[in-house]
Amino acid sequence: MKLYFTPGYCSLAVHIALREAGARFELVKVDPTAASFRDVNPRGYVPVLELDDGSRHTEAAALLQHVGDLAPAGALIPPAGTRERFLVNQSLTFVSSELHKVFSPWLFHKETADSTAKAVREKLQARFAELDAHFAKHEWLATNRFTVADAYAFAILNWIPWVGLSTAKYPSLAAYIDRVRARPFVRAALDAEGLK
Ligand SMILES: N[C@@H](CCC(=O)N[C@@H](CS)C(=O)NCC(=O)O)C(=O)O
Repeated sequence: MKLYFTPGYCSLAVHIALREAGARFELVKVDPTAASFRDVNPRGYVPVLELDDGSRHTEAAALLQHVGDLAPAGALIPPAGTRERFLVNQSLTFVSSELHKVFSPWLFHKETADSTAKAVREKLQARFAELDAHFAKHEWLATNRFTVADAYAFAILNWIPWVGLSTAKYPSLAAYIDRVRARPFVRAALDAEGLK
């Protein structure tokens, strides 16, 4: 498999999952805005996962489920049809639509109007408060063990300082982010992407 990634982008989630799954993969660093990348993904974004048959696939939440299913049974994602799988799918969708697509594009685009950026920050603070309450009681996002939903949540929450936000008011959320960052495969992924 080949993962087209950009350091620190949401592709980091799939990168972490590939390492956690013990999968064999190659990393291809790309600039998603480059004209040449349109040949890989005409939509112009990462992550793109190229399977060994040459087919290319997008959408982080779907890629994470696929990679999770490649891992030893239940190690990264519970079996299909179980309640736990439903909980992981629910969390993947929450991260995608309520976190990922709130940060990005708004807070990464300088042309975003101040009023929009303010509304986005307020919405994110509400999500952080909810997550902080969750992590005061639970170690992981979806189930009682690390899953691909945590890889996704970490990759997105890692942006908090990038957009001038802080976890100071959310100690349990901060501890969760540190807990994920401390995992050896997460550290290896961050190192490989040239991130601290
Ligand atoms: N719908 C896609 C969106 C992926 C996405 O937003 N990728 C961002 C990085 S996190 C990107 O590559 N943006 C291109 C750019 O900013 O130029 C998914 O869920 O995977």
